[in-house]
Amino acid sequence: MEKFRFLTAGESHGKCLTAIIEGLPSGLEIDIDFINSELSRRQQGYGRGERMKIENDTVEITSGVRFGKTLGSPVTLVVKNRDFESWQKIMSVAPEDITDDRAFSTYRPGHADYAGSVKYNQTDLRNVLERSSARKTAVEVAVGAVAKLLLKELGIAGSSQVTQIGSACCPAEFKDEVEVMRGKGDTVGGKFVVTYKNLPVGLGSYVHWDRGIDGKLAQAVMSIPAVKVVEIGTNPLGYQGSNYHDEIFAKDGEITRKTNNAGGVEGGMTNGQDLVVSGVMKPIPTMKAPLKTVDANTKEETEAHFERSDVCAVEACSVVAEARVAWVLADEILLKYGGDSIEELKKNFNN
Ligand code: EPS
Repeated sequence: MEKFRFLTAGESHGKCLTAIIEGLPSGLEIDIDFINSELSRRQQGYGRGERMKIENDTVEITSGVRFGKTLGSPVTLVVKNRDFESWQKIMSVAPEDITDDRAFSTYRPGHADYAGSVKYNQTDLRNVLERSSARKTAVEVAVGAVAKLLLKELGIAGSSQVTQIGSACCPAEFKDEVEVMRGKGDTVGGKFVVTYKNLPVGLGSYVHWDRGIDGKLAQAVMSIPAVKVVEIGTNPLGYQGSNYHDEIFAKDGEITRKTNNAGGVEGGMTNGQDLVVSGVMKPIPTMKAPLKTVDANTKEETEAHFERSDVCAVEACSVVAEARVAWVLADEILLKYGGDSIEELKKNFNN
């Protein structure tokens, strides 16, 4: 990603999450209610934990916007952690506040604890948990909402849907599946699909390996905490060339297709069909019925650390994936069409 650039910062129980976005054209209307509604969508879904009852995620914009429109300067987004009130001492930046309150040393298998503590030379695994937590996806969704506002100016819109929870493929069974897992002190993952409509032909490229939009989408979705599989279009396993590829037809001089197994991507470029990206989220590794593990300090076998968590967060993950796909698309749009103001971008796009 080169044009739509941003960094995020913030710990799960720190004061706030922050993002600075660079590369937005001037004149883009920033609808704060829309950003907040996206943040609220991320907090929903059956199986979320107690934290979501504490938080009421909303964004504060502290730079780059004046009278509702972007200035072309960096836009700073801040999402406060309400829970910080209870964690002020534990998450203090001041050396004199040092405490082992809420410290832990028993690695959660499947989480970042073990590799993160070796890599960053930490004995209190809290120092790994705080940034590796999926809490940071809140501000990522706010960034995605800004990307969506840019896409909306060009008539491009996205949505997402959960298609599987554990072994349940029918939405009527999703809640039961979560309840069974909750009863066992277990967790459950699932599958979701993100769709974007009305895309132009030719976002991405085949000329170098790192310019394919499929590769960029795969990285953006795969790096969401707990995502283990990303698919574009229909999984081709079991198909033949003759029934997988989407034949091309002409109607009134326009190219049309009867199928979309390619998920809107051919040769690393959008082909004008709907973009369809699915992901599979593994079950969350923080579990009430703990797995076997080792204590980082004693090196003795024990049981994994448990703290408040979600039984299932696939719904939230699908909203995060929708946001991340929006980043990739906004970046590709800015790369292809350019423009320092929204008017210039629209003119280039419509040409
Ligand atoms: C999350 C906030 C976290 C977790 C969850 C996602 O809050 P807390 O740790 O205070 O309960 O609920 O993160 C994880 C389960 C994880 O393993 O990273 C959020 O805002 O989405």
